[in-house]
Formats: sequence, structure tokens, C-alpha cells
Amino acid sequence: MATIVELPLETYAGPVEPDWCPGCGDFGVLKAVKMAAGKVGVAPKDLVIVSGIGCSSNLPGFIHAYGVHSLHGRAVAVASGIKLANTDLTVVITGGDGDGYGIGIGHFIHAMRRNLDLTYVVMNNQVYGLTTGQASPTTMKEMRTKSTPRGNVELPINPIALALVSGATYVARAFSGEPNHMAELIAGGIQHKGFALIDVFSPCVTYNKLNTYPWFKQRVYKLEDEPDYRPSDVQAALEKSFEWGDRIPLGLFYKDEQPTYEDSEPAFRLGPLVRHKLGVDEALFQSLVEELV
Ligand SMILES: Cc1ncc(C[n+]2csc(CCOP(=O)(O)OP(=O)(O)O)c2C)c(N)n1
Ligand code: SF4
Ligand SMILES: [Mg+2]
Repeated sequence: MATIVELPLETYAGPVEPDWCPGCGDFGVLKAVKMAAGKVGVAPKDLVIVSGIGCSSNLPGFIHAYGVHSLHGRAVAVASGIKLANTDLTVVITGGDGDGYGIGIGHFIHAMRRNLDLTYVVMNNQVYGLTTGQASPTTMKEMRTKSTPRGNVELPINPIALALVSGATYVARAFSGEPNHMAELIAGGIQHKGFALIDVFSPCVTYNKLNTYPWFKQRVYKLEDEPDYRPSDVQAALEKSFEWGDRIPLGLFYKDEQPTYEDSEPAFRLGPLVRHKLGVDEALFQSLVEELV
């Protein structure tokens, strides 16, 4: 196993300061992503952060690494392409609940069942923040929002349960009020070979007046403090994923070692695609470039 040389937080300091509302949970996530990258010692040149659209999806602009601010709901698809083109890169997806669990849910499920080696950090604030507070797929039932003035009639998606049944091999939940704990979970996800979901309670202090920091602080507890909890037991993880109310679990729900898509797909036997010979001569290559660019 290669020796890890940890890197300081400043390694990832971006040139642009975040423009999130003061107190937004996404500040804690940005810090935790930088801490996690430093813990696993990934240099900015080997790190790609991919997002969709939303307040949370602005994160790649605030960190020193390669970044793609893609289309709404397409972050997982873009990240899949990047990872498959160059399996040597560390690819981290960052986005919101609307982006990932709404418009992007198809990509999310298929990436998990393929067990692509990606780390997905979802800043789950249970609303559409950027578009000023409409209900999202994780908004609690009966909550009043701009788009549900008489109360939300839909059941929220359970991202942890969905990830478990879709084949994700690392499933965790964190809270912006605990950035050190979150950084450990994200670092674990980056080091894990396979699809890692870290769903993060990242309060929107402007548009979600229900799921606030105090609301979570009163309820959250850590699975690692439960003496009998084992993250290798998928049934136990599923049971815990439904715990919601007075007590809400944080931490590593589930981890399993399974072959990744990249390990299983014969096209990768000769190494990352970017290093494969194209199999076309220089003249043909140039004519293709001229035709396409
Ligand atoms: C195809 C498309 N549909 C809708 C939108 C409008 N839109 C932008 S961000 C967003 C929701 C963002 O919510 P979330 O992903 O939870 O991010 P947050 O702002 O809460 O961090 C929507 C609906 C869009 N940009 N593109
Ligand atoms: S609107 Fe909400 S999610 Fe967006 S920056 Fe402000 S607090 Fe954060
Ligand atoms: Mg949101």
C-alpha cells in the first residue's frame, strides 16, 4: 500500500471566496472536502470536482483543483465520463438534493449499480436553494415551501436506503455542524474503491426554517458510538436508514468491497483510456480534428 503524505488545507485554497449566504451549511462541506483531500494526500492536479447546478453546485469554483460546473442533474454523468477516460484521477461529485435526487436521479442509480469508483457528496438541504426555496425530493411531508404553500403532500426520497438497494458500496451520512466527522467520512469515501455516497445535512439558513442546525443538533447521533453496529451488515444498514424523527443516525451505514466497473470492464485492461493508442495514423487524426473542432 502506498504511503499517504497528508497535505495542508491551504493546498486547496481557491482564488474565489464563496458567495453563499452567511451560515449556509455548504461552508462546512467545502471545508470538509478540502480536509478530506488533504487527508488522502491527493494533489490538486489529480483531483477533479464535478457539480451540477444549484447553490451547492457552485462548490468547484471555490476550491483549487480541476473543476466542472456542468448541467443541472448531469454531474454524475459528466463525472462518469471523466473517470472512465482517466481512471488515474480522483473524481469527487458535489451537488444538491434537487440536482442529484431529482432531475439527476437516473444517473445516480445507474452509477451506483455499476459501482463506478466515484465519491458523491450531496449537500442535502431539503429545498431548492438557488431558485429560492421550492420543495425538493427530500423536503419533509407537510412542510410549507414556496411551491407547497399548503404543505408538501409527497413522501421524501430516502437517499441512504436508495443507495443501499442500488448497489453503492460505501454509504454514509454527515452533518455540516460536524465538519471533522464529515471530513473523515469523505476521506473514507475517496479511499474506498467503488461508488461512495456521503449524504450531508447542510442547512439552507435562508429558505428552510424547519430543518435548521438546532433541529439536527437535537436529533443526530453517530453510528460508531453504537457498540453493536457493524457497517458490513446491509440488513442492519437498511433498518438504520429508516430511522427518522427524535433520533437520526450519522456516520458510515455500509461498506463492502466489490469489483468496480473499471476493474471489470475489459476495455481498461491496458490501463486508462487516455493512454491507449488511438489506432489511427497522424493524417487521419488531423483530418478528424479539423472536421470536429
Ligand atoms: C434543466 C434545468 N431545470 C431547472 C433549472 C433550475 N434550477 C437551477 S438550480 C435548481 C435546484 C437546485 O436545488 P439543489 O440541487 O437542491 O441545490 P441547492 O441550491 O439547494 O444547493 C433548479 C430547479 C435548471 N437550471 N436547469
Ligand atoms: S439560499 Fe440556502 S443553500 Fe443557497 S447559499 Fe443561501 S443558505 Fe445556502
Ligand atoms: Mg437543495
